[in-house]
Amino acid sequence: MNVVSRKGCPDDRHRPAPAPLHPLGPHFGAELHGVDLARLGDEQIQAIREALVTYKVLFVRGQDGLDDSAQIEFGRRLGEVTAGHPIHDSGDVAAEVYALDSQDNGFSDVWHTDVTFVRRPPAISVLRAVVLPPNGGDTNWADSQLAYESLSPGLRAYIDTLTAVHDGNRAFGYYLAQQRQGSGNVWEGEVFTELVPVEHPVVRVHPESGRKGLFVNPGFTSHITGVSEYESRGILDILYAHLTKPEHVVRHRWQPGDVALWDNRSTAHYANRDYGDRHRVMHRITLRGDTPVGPTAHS
Ligand SMILES: O=C(O)CCC(=O)C(=O)O
Ligand SMILES: [Fe+2]
Repeated sequence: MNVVSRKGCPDDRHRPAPAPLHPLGPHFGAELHGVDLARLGDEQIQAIREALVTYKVLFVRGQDGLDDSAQIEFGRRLGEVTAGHPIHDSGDVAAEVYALDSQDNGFSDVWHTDVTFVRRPPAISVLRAVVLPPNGGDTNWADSQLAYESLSPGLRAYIDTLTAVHDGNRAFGYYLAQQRQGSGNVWEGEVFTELVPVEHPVVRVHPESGRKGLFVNPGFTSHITGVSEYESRGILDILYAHLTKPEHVVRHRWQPGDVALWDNRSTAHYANRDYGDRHRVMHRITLRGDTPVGPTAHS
């Protein structure tokens, strides 16, 4: 894929096309080189959308010039920017930004996919490093499609039929009750004053690629429906252990100016909490997604 547009200079024609997309492995994750996210042409925006579906997580270094408003503006070019979070108070940052500040208990050291506890979880997240510890605080992403495809056929056929409950109270119930005292944000036109659990298929069919992926995560999935609690625990444990196998995971060591973008329809992620009391601040925006559809859905 060619993200950087080529100049139409005739002397240029024997040179290989610029290849700013550098895959990190055979399947999953790529670095995008030579782009300024604040100055992208329409073709480059389209190429980034496509790359997100193919590579699922993209890393762009050297974006030191990007501030909150440029991050939001970039998000608007890619899709429809949501509120920063359904219930988290945006504090002194823009309402579209979800700030994770280690000095304000902003940690993500549980595998999760963003905001799966609502009916229409965000399709894409764009995360920018604002303050980094001298080392540590790496983030890991798991490829939920590769994980699904590498399960045995019998297990795949079984989990294709399952649905699971996602409950935001697991991570944010306390915050909603104590900090927000029941006053949430407007998310997709709905005021989130409480976190009502939702059901999603355990296997999600990607709306653009048609590929199937695991769509359960330890952060928000409470249980599988229609089976005993014991069975639910066992099934989820197998799926989580499989999802987070090293060959399904890429790990990013952050540098100042880094931005990561990922497809929440095909990944889960986890931020290492290994930097003690050193300061780490990340700013995230999310793009609106659709209602997850499973393999057995009838139109
Ligand atoms: O802090 C990180 O690296 C990841 C935080 C996170 O889970 C998110 O931005 O969705
Ligand atoms: Fe997250």
